[in-house]
Amino acid sequence: PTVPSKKLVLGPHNSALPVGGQTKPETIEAMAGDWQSFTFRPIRESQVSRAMTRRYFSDLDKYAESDVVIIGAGSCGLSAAYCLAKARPDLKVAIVEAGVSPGGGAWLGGQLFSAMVMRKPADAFLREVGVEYEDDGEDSNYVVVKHAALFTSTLLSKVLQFPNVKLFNATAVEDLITRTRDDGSIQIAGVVTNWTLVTMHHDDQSCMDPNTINAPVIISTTGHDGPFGAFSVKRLVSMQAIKCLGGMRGLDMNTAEDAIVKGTREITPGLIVGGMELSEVDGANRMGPTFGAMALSGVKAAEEAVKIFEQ
Ligand code: AHZ
Repeated sequence: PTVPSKKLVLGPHNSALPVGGQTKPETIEAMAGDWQSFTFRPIRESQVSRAMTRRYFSDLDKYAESDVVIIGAGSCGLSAAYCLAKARPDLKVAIVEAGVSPGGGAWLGGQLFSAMVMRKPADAFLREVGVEYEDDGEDSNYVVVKHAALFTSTLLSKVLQFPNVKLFNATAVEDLITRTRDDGSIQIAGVVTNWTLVTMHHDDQSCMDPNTINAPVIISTTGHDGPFGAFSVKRLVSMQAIKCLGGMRGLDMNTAEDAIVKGTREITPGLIVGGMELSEVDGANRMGPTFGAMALSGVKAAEEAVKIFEQ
């Protein structure tokens, strides 16, 4: 199924307004002050249902064969998606996020505080995406975004605007698709998905089989161990693709951030691991509330993925 493309025009504030038979787009200014005679255009409920479901099922169909699947839309996954979609507009990138709201831990800076700290040189990523920050000058070793939500919402809006990216949120990766290679080693060949609400009820409902997405490259950024975190690397251990996990170590900002960025790599054929999930493989320290390594690990994960396609 294909979704007919609608003509879009840019509104006065750069918002895209569908024209749909209208000769000129309505403006907010023209509505102001005349709310008594205001009415929406009439609609039948099924039009709304079809407008949503037709697109969703078309996306499921299109992305059943993806080029890259990113597991987890936290700060690392979103950064990877941004760089990859920008560098390779020819690749289909599916992001699978277990939560309803993408962003992972990056809606707040640390504890429940608003500001987000990034150590230099990760300020380069903020400039790339267009997020404003405070900088105390050349000698300062970090910059501050006034609210973590500004970082996450800006990055998310950029990622979602790429035509080659689809975000499947409220959808959990429940397993990895694998192939055994001639030498006996395992190649990751896709992901097994389910609605997260279904994933959470396998214990009390019988047999709710999943769906699948095939892709030659998976980037896993599911965060450190927790109710959902470190998903792919734990699965690699249980399928004996890697021996054991190093286990995340105590907090050391200096050691942790460099280690996560440098260590972002393809750890099993077809599976690149980045962000805090990597600390569980490598036994790296945690860095706590500073996000530069998440952004730059995403940059490196995208670079590793591009390398695989160029081989
Ligand atoms: O919902 C999870 C979150 O949005 C999602 N996720 C986890 N398992 C999943 C699965 N299927 C689909 N099986 C899944 N989605 O992955 C996202 C992980 O985001 P995160 O913010 O937890 O991880 P990150 O590595 O991008 O950023 C880590 C941020 C941290 S933790 C930390 C510390 O503890 O010291 N410091 C920083 C900067």
